[in-house]
Amino acid sequence: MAGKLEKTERDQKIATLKGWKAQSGRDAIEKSFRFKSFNEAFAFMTRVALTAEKIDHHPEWFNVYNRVDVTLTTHDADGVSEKDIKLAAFMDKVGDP
Ligand code: H2B
Repeated sequence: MAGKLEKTERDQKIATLKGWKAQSGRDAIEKSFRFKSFNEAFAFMTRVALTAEKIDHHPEWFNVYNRVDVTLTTHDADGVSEKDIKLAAFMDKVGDP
């Protein structure tokens, strides 16, 4: 199981991502993705879902039309782990123009 990152390490790793920040009031990271259309947003979610299932690590997310608000945390570790950083980097790769 991926262990929870301590704050300094977590913040260093967040800085290597694009536009992610620590969520207030919870040990989690968040980012809001915008797309040109619902179709593009849903295509992004589909790609992420397939990877999430493969790596057995699942996002919390909320979609309205072209927007996908994502929260990543590792429930088993009660905080942000390396798995969240890896999934966030994958989301940056497939979700940013
Ligand atoms: N996703 C996330 N985000 N955190 C977890 O701790 C987690 C998960 N645990 N997906 C996995 C599934 C676990 O429940 C299964 C049994 O491996």
